[in-house]
Amino acid sequence: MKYILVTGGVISGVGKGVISSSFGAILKCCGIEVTMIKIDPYINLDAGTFSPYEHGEVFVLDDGGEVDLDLGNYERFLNITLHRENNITTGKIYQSVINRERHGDYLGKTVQVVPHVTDAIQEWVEKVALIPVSNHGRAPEVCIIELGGIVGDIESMAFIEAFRQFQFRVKRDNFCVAHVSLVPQPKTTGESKTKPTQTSVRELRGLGLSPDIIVCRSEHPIEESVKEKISNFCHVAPQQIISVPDLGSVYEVPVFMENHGMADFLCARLNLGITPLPPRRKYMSQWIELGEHIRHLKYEVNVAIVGKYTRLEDSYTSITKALHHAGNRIGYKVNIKFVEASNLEQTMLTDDPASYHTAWRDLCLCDCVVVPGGFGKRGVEGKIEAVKWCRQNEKPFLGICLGFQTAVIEFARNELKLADANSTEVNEETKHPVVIDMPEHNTGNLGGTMRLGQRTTMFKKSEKNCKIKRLYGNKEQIQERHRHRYEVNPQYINELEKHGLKFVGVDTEQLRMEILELDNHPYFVAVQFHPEYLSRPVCPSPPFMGLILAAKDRLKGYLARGCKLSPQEPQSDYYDSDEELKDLTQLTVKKLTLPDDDNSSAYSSSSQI
Ligand SMILES: *[C@@H]1O[C@H](CO)[C@@H](O)[C@H](O)[C@H]1NC(C)=O
Ligand SMILES: *[C@@H]1O[C@H](CO)[C@@H](O)[C@H](O)[C@H]1NC(C)=O
Ligand SMILES: CC(=O)N[C@H]1CO[C@H](CO)[C@@H](O)[C@@H]1O
Repeated sequence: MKYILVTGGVISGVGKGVISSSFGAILKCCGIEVTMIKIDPYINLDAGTFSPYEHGEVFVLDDGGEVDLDLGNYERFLNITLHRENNITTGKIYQSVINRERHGDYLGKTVQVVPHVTDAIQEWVEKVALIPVSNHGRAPEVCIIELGGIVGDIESMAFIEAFRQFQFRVKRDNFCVAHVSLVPQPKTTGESKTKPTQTSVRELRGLGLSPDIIVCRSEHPIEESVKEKISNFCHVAPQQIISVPDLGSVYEVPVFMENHGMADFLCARLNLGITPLPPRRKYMSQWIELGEHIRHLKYEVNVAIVGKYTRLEDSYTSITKALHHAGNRIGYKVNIKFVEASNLEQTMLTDDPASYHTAWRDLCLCDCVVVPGGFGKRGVEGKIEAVKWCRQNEKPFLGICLGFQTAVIEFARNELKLADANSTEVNEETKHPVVIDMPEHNTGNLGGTMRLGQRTTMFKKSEKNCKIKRLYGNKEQIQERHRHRYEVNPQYINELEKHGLKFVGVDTEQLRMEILELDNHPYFVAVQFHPEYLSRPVCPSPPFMGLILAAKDRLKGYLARGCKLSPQEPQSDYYDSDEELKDLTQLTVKKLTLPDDDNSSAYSSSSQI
């Protein structure tokens, strides 16, 4: 097993996740099986306990693990399936050490951070790295470990020390370090500032880890002279420094890095034994094409997401990504408008008319609407308003999770004339509980009572012509990821269906309603599961494809052709290229290489904890 540790310097949020994923994407293109681990140096045992009322989204895995959003990025980038073990938190490691201590495994010795916690970290990493992540079940050959936060954080010290030891445990050929650092370029001078990077590399070396690659993140490319300066001060050869400026889209990052000889560098450094590599155009073609395609999108589609805390756009990351995947595929640049659900409510007309009108204006001007999942009371009435408007005005609509439930409530209120229909989540006393707590999960406490992870949805045999089934390629059943605690009340299903709300997909016991669709509407589909988690850049999620196609009035043709895009219709224009967008991925560049005396660096640093 080979390991690549990715650390961060200066500030977080400069794209360490994308860089880490890009290492993986490049190696995968070389035919190497790759797995990834995210280390979060915080004490929380898992991301699921972050208040779900505030964080609309955590990422959900097949196995039901609720994890950091970064694992979603890895899955999307590398087209792999990760497991709950692939995220490691400080809390989890300490818990396992404490459990062992309670169990008497340490024979009464003093249990300390070094060696007991650091040993536990190393064992955990070695164990998790072996878990297969593709459905062919081959064990991974390379494990990329992204260490959250930045070097120097008190929280990450134990992990840094663990990896300092780890490099000797697994031997030099099997371990390398990439340090991602910010190189600020202040607008006033435009000059690249290397001081912060120098400091963070010095800090890393001081802790006993020496970077093999320094990835300099900046707005614009940095010059060779700047690299030399960093090299001089950081005791790293200039040919081990790569500048990754902001690019047209994240999909260009692997191509850009590969242009700098990253595959050759990693193969040489980790002794991966795959030389010579085939021509880059060939093995990186998927990424090259995707990057170029997105660069040349000429048409746009406007999507409204009606949610809560829409200022925290992070909480809708997966939905946003899924919309972009579908838009890119069909040939549209997706513009997203976040609409605060509670601003759509009647009471706002008197409380805050400006926000009320802005929200409705945004909703009316978009081409299609997504009502995503969420928790809690706030905004539910606003979401119901949005659903009603979409239903009555033939606006393409996709409801997800709570969005599915609000669609049911709206239909009950306005078509079944049950004016006070409600969900027991927002009103326990409601006379018409059309959405209820799932009986067997109704244990009264919050943690761990949700229906989580991958479940099977069956299409009803009687529903031959529904759009959503055809979008899914006429499969009998599909697998999607779930995360919910409430469901449609079975007692109302007959009545709802009689009035035209078709539940076309159900769970394997045929008790839970999973997908609904309206017939006489361009696209009115809602799903209890979260299709966004399985959307991939080159393999967009079917419900999102349907939404964007319907928004552009192209769904009928697409379905008639058996889910094929028409070559006549605009997808993107490769030849009308926008000259101003300089394609940095095409520049000829200095390649990364190992320095001549490459047996020194990792071992030369003397200082230890
Ligand atoms: C992604 O992985 C799945 C399952 O491993 C495979 O069926 C699919 O073809 C892959 N897609 C791409 C675009 O590589
Ligand atoms: C549904 O319940 C919420 C919370 O109690 C309440 O604010 C809302 O007015 C109810 N809606 C109807 C139509 O009864
Ligand atoms: C190793 C580790 O900490 N894994 C955690 C990742 O998140 C899942 C779900 O929240 C936890 O169950 C795992 O224990």
